[in-house]
Amino acid sequence: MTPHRRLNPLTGRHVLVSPQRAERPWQGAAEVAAAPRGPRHDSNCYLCPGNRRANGERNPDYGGVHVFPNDFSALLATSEPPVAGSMFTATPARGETRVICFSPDHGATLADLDRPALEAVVNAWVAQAEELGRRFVSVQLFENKGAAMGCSNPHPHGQVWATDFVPDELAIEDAHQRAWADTHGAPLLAEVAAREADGGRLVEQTGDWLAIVPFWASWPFELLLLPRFPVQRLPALTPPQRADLALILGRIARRYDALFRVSFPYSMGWHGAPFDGGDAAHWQLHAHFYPPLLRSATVRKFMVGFEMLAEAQRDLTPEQAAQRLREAM
Ligand code: H2U
Ligand code: ZN
Repeated sequence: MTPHRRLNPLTGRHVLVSPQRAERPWQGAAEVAAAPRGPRHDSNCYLCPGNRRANGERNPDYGGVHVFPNDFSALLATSEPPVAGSMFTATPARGETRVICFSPDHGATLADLDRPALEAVVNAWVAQAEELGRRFVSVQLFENKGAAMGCSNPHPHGQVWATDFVPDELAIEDAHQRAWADTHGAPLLAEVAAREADGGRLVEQTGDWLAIVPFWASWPFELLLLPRFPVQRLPALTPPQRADLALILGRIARRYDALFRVSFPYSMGWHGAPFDGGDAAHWQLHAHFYPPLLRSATVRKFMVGFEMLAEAQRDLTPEQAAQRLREAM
């Protein structure tokens, strides 16, 4: 229970853990009443079926998952970087981005969706990775949920940004997994999954998947969703593995909501081997959940000060966080 640093072997970054500061009494009780569930349809929502989007286009009257091109795409098919020298370096960046509506129900979240609806979300992720992965080296799928994370709309949705370059986080994980496999002869995250399957950082498990608070978590209630079988990219998942993923996904979402009795904000997303045709035996597909909340529905963790200038820091240990999440239902 004394300060120490933990190494994130996926990124090579450290987190400073200061458990002695967490001895303040736990204030886990909800400080605000759970917000009532939103309406099933909101006439002002640009994601609801039949409504007009910001660019004037009308959404179809969709009944399940609906994917459309992002009207304000951060990436285009063309890129003409300013001429650059050795100090001010700019490189081309081309890509394609889409919005993925998880459900026609404006007031739902992943926690509210039934098994078939969650399987439809998983299948949409797989289909996007498969299609865009034929044309782009990186296909970043993510969900940014809740006003606390800067999400602009409560309608359940995620995004996909496909790029003709490997973004930094993915490149860093790629390099670290490669180095680990070279040294240890096995993929890093396969070893992590094997070790954590019955450990104190385990939060949820199904036959094919497990969710842990990683030993090196930097966000208080961060989760790492891992397969218990070797797989490098979403499209390689078998139908049973996809169905089982839908199961654990719903459980994670409901457990998160139960922790502070609030619709839990987070950024989550998938990391898989780049679609570069190269050897990817060092890779394990996985998803990260990065939620900002710390002590209640209203008390969030800010990554500021020492964290911005030095390195991530936490008081609550990952083991304590996992225990609270396990007790949260
Ligand atoms: P976030 O709320 O997670 O930022 O996602 C909303 C996305 O939806 C955002 O990327 C897009 C925004 O560009 N969008 C459209 O594509 N069409 C619209 O009519 C409004 C928002
Ligand atoms: Zn809506």
